[in-house]
Amino acid sequence: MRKTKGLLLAGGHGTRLRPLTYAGNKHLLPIANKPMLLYGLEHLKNAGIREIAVVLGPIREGVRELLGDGANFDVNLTYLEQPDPKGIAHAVMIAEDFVGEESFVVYLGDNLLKEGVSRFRRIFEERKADCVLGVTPVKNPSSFGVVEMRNGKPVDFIEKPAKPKTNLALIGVYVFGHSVFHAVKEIEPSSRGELEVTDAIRVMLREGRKIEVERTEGWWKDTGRPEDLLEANQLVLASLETKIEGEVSRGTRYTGSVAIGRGTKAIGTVTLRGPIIIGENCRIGPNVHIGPYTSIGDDCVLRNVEIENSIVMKGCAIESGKRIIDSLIGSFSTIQNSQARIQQGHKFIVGERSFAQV
Ligand code: TTP
Repeated sequence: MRKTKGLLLAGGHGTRLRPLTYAGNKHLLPIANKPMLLYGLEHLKNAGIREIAVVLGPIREGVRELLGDGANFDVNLTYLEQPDPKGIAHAVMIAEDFVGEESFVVYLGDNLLKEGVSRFRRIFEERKADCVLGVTPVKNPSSFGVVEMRNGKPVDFIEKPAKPKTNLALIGVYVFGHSVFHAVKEIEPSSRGELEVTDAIRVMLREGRKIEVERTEGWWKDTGRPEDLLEANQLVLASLETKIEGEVSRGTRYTGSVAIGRGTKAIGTVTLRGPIIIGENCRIGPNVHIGPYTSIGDDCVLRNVEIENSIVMKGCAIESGKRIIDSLIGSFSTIQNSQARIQQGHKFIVGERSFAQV
């Protein structure tokens, strides 16, 4: 196969996830205790791509610290600056020198998909395409870039259509040849002021380029909004394998897949109903019940609490005496008990370094 490069997008405004990230980069939010951006990086690497550029926007804190020059991940990383996020096609435009004459895979860093990108890369080669687009049917096509097909061929690409004629959404994985650089220079900003990748692909279509539209196999999740993170967490945890590296006392009962990191201790009465992942150096118990689809980050302390279908990020202390469900708790937050009585359960979206008494 010919050499292919990777473009991993970690820029953008991240406005919709701002309540959770505080001043940080949204692509570092954890899904099953792993920063979201690493899923994309690993997919590119597993497709045999070693030369990868990471696009950084105005909110870049922590990305270089996590990825470095890529040596820890067995890839070679370059950083491209996009201080003003003018759209995905704009991010492609600034990658021209990095890409050179090679083809390249663009991966939107806030997208998760089960199957990875190898097949898309292979299709690009085998069919001698100018562009391969991953797609999947969705219930709410007006939230995405979509493709209209006729007789198995793409006939139009529209960004967030008001009245969608199709339910096929672009999944944030694109393989391009060099002709995309001509296309991105042809387009004008859209009504929302961005250079839209769908407009660039439309130019390629008009110019008679070979565009292959390929459905992804397995699940796909765009994590633009807070509630998407919980769903992504569920999808990833569904294939978790049990791995107990910490210490569990005799009072701990667990069922289903449970992963417990090094240095973590479960003390007293603790019930763990998998799939659950608990990071390193946590103190869990006594009287803790953790329900399915929950991720607890490193260095957390949980006491007297029942929690289910939630993401608790690193360094949190929770002692609520209550039931917490469907919640996102930002890093280094504290949730404490009060005398308030509740019937069912509390649902939280708590940003970093917050304090809540419930
Ligand atoms: P979006 O989620 O569409 O945009 P955003 O990150 O600005 O979020 P919000 O709408 O909440 O403000 O971006 C999709 C992906 O592309 C995401 O991984 C960020 C990345 N991106 C860039 O790298 N550069 C850009 O100019 C834009 C618009 C997005």
